[in-house]
Amino acid sequence: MSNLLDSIKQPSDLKQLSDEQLKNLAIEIREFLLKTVAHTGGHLASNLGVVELTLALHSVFNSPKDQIIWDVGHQSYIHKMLTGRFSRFETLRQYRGLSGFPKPEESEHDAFATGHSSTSISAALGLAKARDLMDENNKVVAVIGDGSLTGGMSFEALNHLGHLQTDLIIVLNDNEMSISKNVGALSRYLTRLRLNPRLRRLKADVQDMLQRIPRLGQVTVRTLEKLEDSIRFLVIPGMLFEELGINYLGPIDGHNIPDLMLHLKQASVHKGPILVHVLTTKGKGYELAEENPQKFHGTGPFELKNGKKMYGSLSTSYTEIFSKVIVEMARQDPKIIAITAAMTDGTGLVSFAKEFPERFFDVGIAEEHAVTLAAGLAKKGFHPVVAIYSTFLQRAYDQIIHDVCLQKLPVIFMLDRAGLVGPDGPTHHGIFDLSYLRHIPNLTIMAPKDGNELRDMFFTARQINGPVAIRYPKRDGLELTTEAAGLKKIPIGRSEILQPGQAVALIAVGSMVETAVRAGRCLLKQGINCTVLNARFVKPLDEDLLLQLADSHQNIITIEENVRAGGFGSSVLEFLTNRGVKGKNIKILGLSDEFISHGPTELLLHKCGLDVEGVCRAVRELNLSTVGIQVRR
Ligand SMILES: Cc1ncc(C[n+]2csc(CCOP(=O)(O)OP(=O)(O)O)c2C)c(N)n1
Repeated sequence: MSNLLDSIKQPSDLKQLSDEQLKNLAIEIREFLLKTVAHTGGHLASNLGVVELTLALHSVFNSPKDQIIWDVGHQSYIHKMLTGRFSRFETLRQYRGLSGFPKPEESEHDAFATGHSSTSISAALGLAKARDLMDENNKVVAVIGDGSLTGGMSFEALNHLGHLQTDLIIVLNDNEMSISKNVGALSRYLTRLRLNPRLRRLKADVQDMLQRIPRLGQVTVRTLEKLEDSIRFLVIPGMLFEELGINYLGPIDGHNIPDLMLHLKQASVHKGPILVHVLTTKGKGYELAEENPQKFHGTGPFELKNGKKMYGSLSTSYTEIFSKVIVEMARQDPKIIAITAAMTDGTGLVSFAKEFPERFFDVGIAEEHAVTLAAGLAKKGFHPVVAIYSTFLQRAYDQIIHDVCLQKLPVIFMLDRAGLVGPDGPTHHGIFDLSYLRHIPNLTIMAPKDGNELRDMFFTARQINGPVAIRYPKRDGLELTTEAAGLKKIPIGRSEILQPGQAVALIAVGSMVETAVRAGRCLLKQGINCTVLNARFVKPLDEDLLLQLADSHQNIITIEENVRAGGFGSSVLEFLTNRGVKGKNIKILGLSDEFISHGPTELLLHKCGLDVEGVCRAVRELNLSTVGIQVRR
């Protein structure tokens, strides 16, 4: 199919194309993008929205000398196609294929690695400042969405940029959407700029008029300048940015390539910081995505003709289970508040938001604020539930310590997507939380083995008068009984033995419990009788049971879907060592000290030795016969 697109081997090839050819190329790109993402899954709607913008950027600037930083980077697919990766594009998000995010190891055109939001202006400012210090002369462009602009780091960077007055171009890609509808006062301000064409005309008229008034002497000049300032303040759109010292250009139709190129060229010769406000439609060109951009923000494989998911899940995900239990409990408990950082749908809070709008807060992409907001609410007697993906909660580490745990406030952290998340890769794997949480005083940490236990843990967390974190994976919540089964309080710090044995104690946490049970069965068939323990609590540890197990077992293996460093296994080891337990074989199974690539979760778990085969291998490697255990072969 591809004619023009096939011929673009590097961005400079775009510079030979006419307006008409660029327009046709945009059509080709959309068709190809749709066909490919329907097959691979990925961030469809955001990319459909930036086809023309990406073409215009690469037509005007000279990448890789000029550096383009894509905020979040989920919208960098077209950039990848135009920067020498078209022929490999069908490997997108597959194991060993192209990453779904900018990745400098993949291409010199990926100026900065991204995946988490709101970093682009800071990174661009760093690159631009380094350029100036080194006396170089390239352009630096940060492309940021209106959703990502709600993140605190963006404001910190704008504040600094306005002060430094560095030459830097910010392209604000405003589609009025974060994953769902964008929220907040800034978003309302952008809508005012977007919607008021009269203001746009006035801006041109006022500037024109002021330029034409003859300037007669210093006094008149100063008076006129003051007048200009006040008129500008009253009528000129973009005043917020201008007041911060950042020139404002726009709003511009983000689907009109010649217009985009004209304004980007203007921005490229501007001295000092400039923000180009571009208006785009999320999902542009695919009716189903334009109508429902949220559904197609991040999607699995789907059928192009009707948008239906290729692979539906038969079971219920942990997210859905949480979604139900929080509503069920909030009906009885008016103190429960739910907070999300721009992930209402992803964290399962849509039903809660509908039923309890006054007790629900979407704070924008502002994880740090979400946590301290919860601390404030908890201080006044509410019981806030902060639902944030494990990887994004990394942002709020200090707030968890300083604002919540130090004051022992009853905030419940629901950490979805804990563990490996598959095709989104290293920026999104939630594999650090046990390590970044378990050393914080006052915090209780739990991980359920299945959906029923998630429900019970949430119920238990509500009764703990202090902070609690519950982590669960992006997977089905196995063995769920009906809601009518009721909710049970789990004794704090108590683990459960799922299978008694003698040869080896397999102590598993959360998502690894089911793997340990299956490995235990497998090993039993080989004559190795393992004790299988569901830890349930990462903190506090079940100290009594651990001491008993150490007493009765020569071999202990801990299993967790978290980095080994500082995780669950290391806490077991610390505990046993401190209690003077000696001469045991203790092995920690978890993720090693490296970033794990993207690919199917099952495959990644296998590669990391965190599947049944890996656990059985680890047991066999203990060389049991040499440590006094009889193994039937
Ligand atoms: C710190 C952080 N929190 C949450 C996310 C999840 N996330 C990915 S894209 C996105 C919305 C971004 O909206 P916007 O910048 O407007 O881009 P659009 O997709 O609308 O083009 C969110 C919340 C993230 N990547 N990083």
